[in-house]
Formats: sequence, C-alpha cells, structure tokens
Amino acid sequence: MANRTALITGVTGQDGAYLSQLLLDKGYDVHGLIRRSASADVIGARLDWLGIKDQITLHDGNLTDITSLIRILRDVRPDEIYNLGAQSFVKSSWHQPLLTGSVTGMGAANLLEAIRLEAPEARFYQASSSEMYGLIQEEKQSETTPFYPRSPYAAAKLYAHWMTVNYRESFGLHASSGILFNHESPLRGIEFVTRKITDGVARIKLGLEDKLALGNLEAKRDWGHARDYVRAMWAMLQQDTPDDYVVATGRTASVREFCELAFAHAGLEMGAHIEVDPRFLRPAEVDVLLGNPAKAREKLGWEAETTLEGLVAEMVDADLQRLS
Ligand code: NDP
Ligand code: GDR
Repeated sequence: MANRTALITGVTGQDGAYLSQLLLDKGYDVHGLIRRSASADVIGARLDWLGIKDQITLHDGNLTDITSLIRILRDVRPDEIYNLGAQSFVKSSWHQPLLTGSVTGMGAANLLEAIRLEAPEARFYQASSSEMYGLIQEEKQSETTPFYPRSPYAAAKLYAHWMTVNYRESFGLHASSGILFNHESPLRGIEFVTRKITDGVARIKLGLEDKLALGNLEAKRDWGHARDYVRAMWAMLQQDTPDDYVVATGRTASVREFCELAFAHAGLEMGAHIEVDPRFLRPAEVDVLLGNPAKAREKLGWEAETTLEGLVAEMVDADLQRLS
C-alpha cells in the first residue's frame, strides 16, 4: 500500500514538530505549510532539534491566503490535514486582535473552504483549545460544557471550532476538533509560562540570573506533554466517524505550583527568586482549567502518559543543557 500523505499547517511550531515525528514514524509522507520569514535561518528550528527537517516537504503559503491553500492541496493531495497554524499566544491576542481573528479564526475557515473545493475526501483536524471555556461553568470541562471565550484568541478559536463542526454537518467533511488543554515540552515557545519558568530556573541555577518575573501565580492549568497530545490528534483522524474530543490529563495545578516543582527539580529554593510584575497580567484571565478526557479514553483509547512532575523535570533538564 502506498504511504499515506499528511499536510500540517503550523509545522514549525511545538505541536507541528512532534506530530511530524509521529507521522514519519508511522510511515507517512509529511508535508508542511510554512510562511515566508525574513529570518529564514530560524525556520524549522524545532524540526531540526528533532532531526527530521530533511524528511518533511515544506510548502510556501499562509493561512490568510486561500489561493496558497488551494495550490498546496492540489500539489500535495493529502489524505489527512492537521490545522495547527495559529497566532497562538493569548496575551498577544489583545495587542493584535484582528490579526489573531484572521489567522486563528478565518485561517481555519479558509482551509475548510479550500478542502471542500479541492480535497473533500481528506480527513481534517482542527486544533481547538480549552481557552474556549473561559469562565468556569463546570468543575471539569468536557465536550458538553458551554463555552465563554475570554480573549480575542479564544473568540477566534471558537469561530474556527464551530466552522469545523459546521462543515462536517453541512458538507459531510471528515472534520474533527480536538479541544486540547495546555500541553508543553522542551520545544514550547519561550513566551509561554511553563517554558519561561523552566528557562528562568535554569538561568538561576547556572548563576546567569537571580530573578524570575511572572504575572498571575494563582492561575490554574491542566498541563500535559505535547508528545502525548499529538497521538490523540492522529487517533481522531483514524476513526470512521469524525467527532470532537477533549484531550487533558484531569489534573490541575497553579503557576505557583509549577514553579515550586521546577525550582525543586533544580535543587533550588523558590523563595526570593520569584517576583510579580503587573506587565505580565492580562486584561481578562481564565482562572482555572481542568479537563475531563473520559471520551478520548473510551473512544480513542488515549491516555496521557507523562506526569506533571515528569514534564517539569524534562523541561528543566533540557533548559539546563541548552544553557550550559
Ligand atoms: P505554536 O505557537 O508553537 O505554533 C504555531 C504555528 O502556527 C507556527 O508554526 C507558526 O509559524 C504558524 N503560523 C502562525 N501564523 C501563521 C499563518 N498566518 N499562516 C500559517 N501558519 C502560521 O503553537 P503550538 O504548537 O503550541 O499549538 C499548535 C496549535 O494548537 C495552535 O493552533 C494552538 O493555538 C493550538 N493549541 C495549543 C495548545 C497548547 O497548549 N500548545 C492547546 C490548545 C490549542 P511560524 O513558525 O512562522 O511562526
Ligand atoms: P495560556 O498559556 O494562556 O493558557 O495559552 P500561557 O502559558 O501563556 O499562560 C498560562 C497561565 O499562566 C499565567 N501567567 C503567565 N503567562 C505567561 N505567558 N507569562 C507570564 O509571565 C505569566 N505569569 C502568569 C497566565 O496569566 C495564564 O493564566 C496556552 C496557549 O498554548 C494557547 O494557544 C492554548 O490554546 C492554551 O494554552 C490552551
């Protein structure tokens, strides 16, 4: 049987790198959409880190340009399409609300429309987010919990989510949406709190810095490992019927607790090293997220394998190694 072909938007991001690795291991031909950058030398740094950049065919395009999506679909003829591309940093979405709407929201609509026209048999994955829940309405969030987006990012993701559901119901596309809770790794962008913490702890351990400035220490998140979460993305597209799934660990911890684990792993006292800087607070906060992954467990046989302690240890060790 010929290799299956996958197209990934957001291939240069954290999840794009781990998903590429998973699909290559499964024998897929992996294609990725990349956007042109003036800093061409840093494109694909994460793929390089995993040693797989040469095994992926990269195509120049942009989620905001439907003509590029149509051209790439015609060239690649993918069996599976994973839409991971987004302006994904929540804090920036207040600074760039319309760009976030264009890329994170309309970008998904562009891709769905291009698929309807050019590749209606392909299976589609949309990277939805636990941010869509926003205000706490149920102690544990599941596929039936109502949404209440609290940022331009979350509002854009909600549009993309409902467009995915709508294209499935209107046109019969095999389109699934993974409502993924926070997932991290050594490949996490440095602006996100977990990586900022593990990088900061490594710097303090090595005597390069003394302080780590953060925003809201009491926010709670359900943190898993990206390597585990890309398995769930793939599993969704192997189902006969497309559907929506929550992917989470079922455990929540505060930013403060994440810090405590990271400092302890490095053999440091957290004490005076942490300071709160109002610059890192948000206009509106999502106070707590805690997912119920029962449906993913039952239907996909998916489970998170990495504990929070294991995740923190891997991230701190990787940052210590990077910096030393
Ligand atoms: P990253 O921020 O690491 O990666 C985002 C990717 O999107 C990058 O490859 C980026 O390319 C690409 N991108 C940005 N703008 C465009 C554009 N206009 N056209 C095409 N591609 C673009 O995100 P993650 O890997 O962490 O997340 C993957 C997806 O999952 C995102 O959609 C995110 O919103 C969503 N998500 C993530 C969660 C998490 O905890 N990580 C949880 C729930 C959802 P470039 O390298 O050029 O910037
Ligand atoms: P989040 O991730 O907004 O949940 O979105 P982030 O790591 O940015 O924030 C998590 C929580 O930590 C608090 N926080 C800080 N955050 C950052 N970035 N920097 C700080 O200094 C800091 N101090 C405290 C935040 O206020 C927040 O409560 C991520 C992204 O990957 C999204 O794309 C994805 O959809 C969601 O996870 C699920």
